[in-house]
Amino acid sequence: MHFKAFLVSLLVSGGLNSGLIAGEVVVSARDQNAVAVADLVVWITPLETDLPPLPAPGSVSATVKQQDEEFDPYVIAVRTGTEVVFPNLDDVQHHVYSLSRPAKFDIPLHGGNQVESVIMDQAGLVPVGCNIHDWMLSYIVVVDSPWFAQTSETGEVSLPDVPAGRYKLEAWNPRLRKTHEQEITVSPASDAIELELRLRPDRRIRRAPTANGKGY
Ligand SMILES: [Cu+2]
Repeated sequence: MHFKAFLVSLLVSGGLNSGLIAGEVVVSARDQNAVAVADLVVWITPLETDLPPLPAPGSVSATVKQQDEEFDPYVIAVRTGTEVVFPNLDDVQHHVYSLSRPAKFDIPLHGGNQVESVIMDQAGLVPVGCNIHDWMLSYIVVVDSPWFAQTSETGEVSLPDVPAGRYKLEAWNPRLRKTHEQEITVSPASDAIELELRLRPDRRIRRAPTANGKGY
């Protein structure tokens, strides 16, 4: 009950005048070979109304950890204004950086006792790498909407409590040539949206072989 009351007041204060009738956006994504698409970030932006206000800077956080010389997660979606924390859980040091336009940053060599973070204050794609380990790669998708999620291994995702109305739906994955876009109408009776996406091969660089067992 408390949650519902809170939600309604949020919608009202967000100025979404059509917003009291909520629907659910359900997306199911497959590639050209009918294989479920995991790690697909899906977000929607209202075409007729304003977005709800952004969270206060630094009040929302997300984590991209470095563990076993990989970033985890590989793909993560966050809303504009989110503080992303980069903890190093390895014994070795990492040098985390991004050259992207929305968030250019550099976190020089750091070990586990230092917790560094970056506030993602611009929407866009933020590829993150490590200067020491070329294969380490993570994508932070910063979206200017509170309605976002990413698909699991089943290729499905759902965005609950979306005010009725027209929206632009966008979807991104590292294997897409460009962001998929389409217009949708949300109502309490909306059907699930089936996406068929043409994916390129997975270009992830495989880890360098370890020295273990190689005789040096
Ligand atoms: Cu590294």
